[in-house]
Amino acid sequence: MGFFAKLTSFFTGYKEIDAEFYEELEEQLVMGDVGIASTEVLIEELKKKVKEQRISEPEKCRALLMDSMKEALRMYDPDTLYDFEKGPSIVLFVGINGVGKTTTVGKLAKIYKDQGKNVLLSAADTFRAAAIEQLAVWSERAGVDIIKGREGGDPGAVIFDSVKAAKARNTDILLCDTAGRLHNKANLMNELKKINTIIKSEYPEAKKETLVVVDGSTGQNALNQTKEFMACTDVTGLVLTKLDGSAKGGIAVAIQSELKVPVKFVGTGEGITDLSRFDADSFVDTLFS
Ligand SMILES: Nc1nc2c(ncn2[C@@H]2O[C@H](COP(=O)(O)OP(=O)(O)OP(=O)(O)O)[C@@H](O)[C@H]2O)c(=O)[nH]1
Ligand SMILES: [Mg+2]
Repeated sequence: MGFFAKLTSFFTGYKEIDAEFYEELEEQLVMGDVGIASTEVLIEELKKKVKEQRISEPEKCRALLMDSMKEALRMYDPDTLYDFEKGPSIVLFVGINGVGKTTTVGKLAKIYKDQGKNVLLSAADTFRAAAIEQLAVWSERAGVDIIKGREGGDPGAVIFDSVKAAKARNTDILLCDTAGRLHNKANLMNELKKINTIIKSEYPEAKKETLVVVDGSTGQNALNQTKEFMACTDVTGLVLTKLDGSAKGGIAVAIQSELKVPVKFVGTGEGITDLSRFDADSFVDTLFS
């Protein structure tokens, strides 16, 4: 059972809505990765609703809290959020080691290919051994082409070739896998700067999307990583992976409200179909069910 689902018994365990109830609820939300700042906002909102609607039963707070969480997560217009999918577009996947970048590229390649789009992959992670081969396997699974460089080569050169190819082939969506390394911020910043310059000069008409991939089960670390990447490049969205392995998920609320960056996709497994668009309502419903 998930973390928030267990809260159901918390709500029914109280006889009245008192200071202790709010305090304990606050603690629970923080433990569920909602983050201190967002938790405080949620609690204040709950107090306001309880007062306005003259509610006295603690169990009614569950629905009120769920509504507030949905509202907090619904801060973006879903019609414009996925504009890049109309193409032609270049999507960069960034994030630290092992969060699920390559897997996400593979899953999205399959989704877009099935929609009849012309998809191309770019193996711009030339850093890690076998990274190119790993992406090549995904390209076969999804049935899309891939542009590769050589291991240890310049990722900028791979991006350059990929962007040229995307333009020449009228590709709808170019999905670029990058290396997961953040141990040297200056390096990372330079690398991303270079990649962005290449894209801008070679294919300025393409829409550019930069998705930070974070492991949803790592709580505040995921928030801090997002922050780091936002300081290095223009981040347009977030992919939260490995939510299948986490009982929590409150990190979505924390990142979205504190950093103002929209969660666009969630990964819920290692399989090719285990990725979906983020939907605030169903996300919160799942958290509490
Ligand atoms: N359970 C689960 N596992 C996932 C999910 N997404 C990725 N993984 C697994 O996480 C591991 C790392 O995934 P990769 O896609 O290789 O991660 P990466 O960010 O490309 O890693 P590097 O290239 O080393 O930086 C793999 O074993 C994936 O199968 C997910 O949503 N759920
Ligand atoms: Mg990878």
